[in-house]
Amino acid sequence: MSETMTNKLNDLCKKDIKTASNEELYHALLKLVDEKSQQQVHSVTGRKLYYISAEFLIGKLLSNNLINLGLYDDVKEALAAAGKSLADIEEQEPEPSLGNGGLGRLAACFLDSLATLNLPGDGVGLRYHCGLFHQNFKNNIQNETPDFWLTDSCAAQATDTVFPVSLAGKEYSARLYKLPVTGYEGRTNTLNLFDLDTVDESVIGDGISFDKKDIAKNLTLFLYPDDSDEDGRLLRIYQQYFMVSAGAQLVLEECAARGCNYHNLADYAAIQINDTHPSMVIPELIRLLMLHDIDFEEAVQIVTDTCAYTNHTILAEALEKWPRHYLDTVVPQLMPIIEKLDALAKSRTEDGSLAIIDQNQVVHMAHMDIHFSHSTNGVATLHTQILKESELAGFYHLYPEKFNNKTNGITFRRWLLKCNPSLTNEIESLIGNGFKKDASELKKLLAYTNDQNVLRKLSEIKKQNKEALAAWLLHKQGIKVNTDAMFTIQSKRLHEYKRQQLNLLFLIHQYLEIKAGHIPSVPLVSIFGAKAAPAYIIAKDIIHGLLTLSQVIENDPEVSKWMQLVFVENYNVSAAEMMIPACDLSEQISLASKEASGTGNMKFMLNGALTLGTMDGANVEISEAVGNDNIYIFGQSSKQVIHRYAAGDYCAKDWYEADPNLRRAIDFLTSEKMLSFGDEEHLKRLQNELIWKDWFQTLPDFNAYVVRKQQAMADYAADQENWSCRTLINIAQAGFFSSDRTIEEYDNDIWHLGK
Ligand code: 26V
Repeated sequence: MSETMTNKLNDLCKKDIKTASNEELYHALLKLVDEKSQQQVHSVTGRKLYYISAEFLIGKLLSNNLINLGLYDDVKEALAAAGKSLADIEEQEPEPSLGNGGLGRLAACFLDSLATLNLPGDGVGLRYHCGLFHQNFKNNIQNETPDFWLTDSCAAQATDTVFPVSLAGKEYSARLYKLPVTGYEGRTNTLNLFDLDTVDESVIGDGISFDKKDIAKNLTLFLYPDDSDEDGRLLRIYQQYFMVSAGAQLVLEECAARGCNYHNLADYAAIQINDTHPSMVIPELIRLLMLHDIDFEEAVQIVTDTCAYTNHTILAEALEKWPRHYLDTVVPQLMPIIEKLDALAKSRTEDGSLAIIDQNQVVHMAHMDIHFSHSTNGVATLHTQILKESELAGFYHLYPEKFNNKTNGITFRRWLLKCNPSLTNEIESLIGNGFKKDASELKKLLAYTNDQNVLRKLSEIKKQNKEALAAWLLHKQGIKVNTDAMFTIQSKRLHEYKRQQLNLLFLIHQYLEIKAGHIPSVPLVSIFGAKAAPAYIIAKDIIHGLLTLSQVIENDPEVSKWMQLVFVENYNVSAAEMMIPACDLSEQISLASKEASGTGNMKFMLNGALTLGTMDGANVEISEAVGNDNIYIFGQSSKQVIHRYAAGDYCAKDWYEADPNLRRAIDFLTSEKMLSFGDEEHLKRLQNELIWKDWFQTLPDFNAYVVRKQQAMADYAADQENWSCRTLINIAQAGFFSSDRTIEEYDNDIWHLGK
């Protein structure tokens, strides 16, 4: 087999692969993937899904495509025989960071599952030139630089398809780029990305700054341009409308080509609106249908039947709403339609809080989605329940039949097969390979919970993965970590509700305990990966606090043999693939009720980490799946939190004063030691925030967090075999969290694809 592959690669390289450069090999492999994936393109019959999203955090594609197309082992073997390494070749691949966090990564996992399940479903989004910024640290502070990922070898191909889009009364042309999406032993679908030919990367100045007014040159430069000023906010609306207008035209064109007469659009297309960024697709489709002589009432019905909306957050700041005059400026053609929709919405209810345009002339995107689509879903059981009972209770009362839950999932191809081959092989040797397509088969692993050889093997694999991560950290950041330590990891967007600051307070506490002669039960390596939105000041202060503490520890040999704090620079999908398989304890410590689901929690569980978490998002479902003995839960419940917010009497200062350990940790932020490596303005601001505001109730959960984490450390130190057994139970119960299961639920309940 590998000999045929060698010949094939020689052909594609036009030379003996032994003498080819990694770059030549990379291009040869791209061609190989392209050829094979074209064979899996199937025509569409019946209803097809369009998943519209501002983010598709796809990560590197080459290895994943090779795995999905069944080429990976042969290619690896053929390359090895020629003295080449696939890992080195992968270094040639630019990383598409077209997303920020969970929402974008979820979209990427969904595309993988759709193609794997042989369902017709394409993505629609934007071809950002820089994606999310590149992060580097200087003087313990995050700096942002542009991340140019678009190279000649980029797999997204330009097409001749262009659609006209009118922005602030001017005509622009949206060009379609297509990126093939391969499924695991499945079909090839497409990620459709739109761009403007005139975008000009040379307008980027210092860091990631640019002239926000010059739309022709800047429209798709960055994902989430800074919106701390009005021009930035307008630019986001420009981007959003550009995406949905081009997307809506693509949907109509493709459906018409398959015989749709527009009246029956809902039989040909299902449109999933991923959060509120694409919400303008609703009025835009209505507008386009009316141009095809369909009257307003019928157009509203068609669009309602075609569209469905997913909510990913209850944080008010993330539920998009725009002052009406922004929309008047950018999309005047939509305003008459939005006004008519608002009138219709108001005619359905007396309740002013459900209006699309409120009394202050603010347009609420989520409200438009709920009134004028047929389905609204949350992304974990608890999240959906909170939407129904509190955040969207008025809407739930009006449209109970529209509300449903779809607990998130992750693709096991990337988050197990690709990132953890040793664990994959071990699982396969125990239960066969059925779990790759039917994740529920992982349950068969429960037969081995008493098998000492298996448990020992799992510990060995974990140790190897820690060593691989250590080597990577040494190479990338020159950091040496102790692989005999317990590894705890918190990697996710930097946000106060996710409470990286709680972890920081624990680490300060631990540091001070060691200084006081209280040696921990096991050495700890605490690893962070996180980017802070460039204009989010406190988030950047938290990064500064962590980086500064890391230096304090590093410079104290008495402490550094017991604890290390490592902040991975420029956290992205590739970094996650290195970190997750090496983790012992997964930190999922958001304030209960605030994390809609979390998906990192699922990736860590699948790779054999135990979770230290609050009863929030999908942690609740993880704890039900594995049982209380196999997870470390702590902290206030979502009910308590919601109650405390409602009472409005939370006072951080009282907690600070009442708990000496807590006070000692918070005081340490501005201690001489911290100030010898850190910056007073940042540290003082962080300290003040914790004492006087603490919007996400870090302080009330501090004590429980310390106790639970120390318990986990003691358990880990006391009995490796028992720990390993509990990781096995986590792996075995992870099947429910496959995105294949999630996509099947969307299809059965909402989309009915191919029918
Ligand atoms: C985030 C940001 C941060 C940078 C500035 C601009 C901006 C705009 C929007 C957002 C929204 C991010 C939404 C998101 O990622 N939500 C996550 O969605 C996951 C998938 O459902 C879910 O697991 C996470 O709980 C939720 O936080």
